[in-house]
Amino acid sequence: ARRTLERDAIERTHRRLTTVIGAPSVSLPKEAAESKPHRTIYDAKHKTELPGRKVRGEGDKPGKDSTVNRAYAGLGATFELFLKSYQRNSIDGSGLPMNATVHYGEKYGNAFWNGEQMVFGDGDGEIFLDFTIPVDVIGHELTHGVVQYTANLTYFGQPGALNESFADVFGSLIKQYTLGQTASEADWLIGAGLLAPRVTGKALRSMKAPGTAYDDDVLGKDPQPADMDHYVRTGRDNGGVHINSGIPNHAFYLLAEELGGNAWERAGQIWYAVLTGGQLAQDACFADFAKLTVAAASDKYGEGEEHGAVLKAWSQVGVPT
Ligand code: ASN
Ligand code: ZN
Repeated sequence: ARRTLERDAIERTHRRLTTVIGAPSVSLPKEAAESKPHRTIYDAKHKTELPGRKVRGEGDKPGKDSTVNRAYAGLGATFELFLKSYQRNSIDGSGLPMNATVHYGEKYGNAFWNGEQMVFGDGDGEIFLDFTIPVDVIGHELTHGVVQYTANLTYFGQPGALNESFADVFGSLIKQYTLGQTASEADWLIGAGLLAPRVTGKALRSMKAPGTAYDDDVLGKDPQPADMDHYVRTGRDNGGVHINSGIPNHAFYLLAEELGGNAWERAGQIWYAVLTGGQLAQDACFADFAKLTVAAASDKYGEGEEHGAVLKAWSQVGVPT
């Protein structure tokens, strides 16, 4: 009987609160618990009009096109990592619907975030295969969306390379999270499985060993540096955004490997805190970012091993803190 009376009292209180302040705000954890992705996959049918024809909506069963199914699953995996590890509800933090177009263009050898949605080419089968194959590439493009809604780093020079590096870091974390890998088990490659069989290489980039992802007659050699001594000054590629990203990429790898365990946990938390903390300027250089990661590490974990590992990682790649 006592239980029943207590229950009644709780329910009366709940009803009163619900009437006064509205149901959703009564229970705080509910929003996060109920956050779900809202995915839509479109097929451009080898044209370049976006978004193309809708082929799979949220909750729809897998169809026959494995490209569509990989895109849908990759969006889901990305949504899940950001929600469960960082309490972020989608790309904008407020449940933004996630849209992706596959089979973009003819033999299109790239994937990109266009400011509103993801776009994936099929590759030509000679150099690149289908860009939905590597889940880290899907995560990479979506993370460009997250960066746009947070630090919004300018896509040129060092801030551009930081933008690229965030996309690689969280892209790789999505793959590691999906596979349940620790930092030492992970391959730290971006785009493994994307290069056609005739290409001599294993991926687009390597965070563990920047500059070693490929060395090929057609593609040339992977141009990424692993430290500031080998920083590349160039006007190409928006001032080397996909080149010098090797430096912050490698710093993250060194940090994660030093800490051990799952990289999306402490290492990822530190990087995510800086990305979303409001202190990282749009035109931040590597040193600005490095200093903020040091501060974030001590904020979150004190002056212990995390703080020390962050300092050591940046020192190893020659970025001052
Ligand atoms: N796949 C490339 C990227 O996300 C496209 C680009 O150059 N923006 O970085
Ligand atoms: Zn990118």
